[in-house]
Amino acid sequence: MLEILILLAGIAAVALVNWYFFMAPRTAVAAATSAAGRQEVTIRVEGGYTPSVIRAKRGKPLRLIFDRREKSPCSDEIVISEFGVRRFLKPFEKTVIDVTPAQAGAFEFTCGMSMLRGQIQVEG
Ligand SMILES: [Cu+2]
Repeated sequence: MLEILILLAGIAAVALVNWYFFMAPRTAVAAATSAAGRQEVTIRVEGGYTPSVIRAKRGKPLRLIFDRREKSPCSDEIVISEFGVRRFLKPFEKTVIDVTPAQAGAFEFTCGMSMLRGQIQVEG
């Protein structure tokens, strides 16, 4: 009986992890545009990226402010390959990364080990 309970608990844990990584609702947040025409969004870094999906417009400067609120080694680094970005994020500090999306598409950003994931959706 106990073995069955442990097995069920295991299955439930695996299902939860899968749900979290693949099916948890991801709300896209549009970067706000300043008077100067710069798009800007603050992303909280704590066990993941919030928001994890960012919408931006092509051809306009985009400022990503990573607000890291933890010191877990997992989120030490931010990688945005589309823009050639690999940066260290200091714990409990904000790190500003400026890019200009040159083309439309969906571009991932991840932690240094590709465990935490987010996406920049660039509209043409
Ligand atoms: Cu990681």
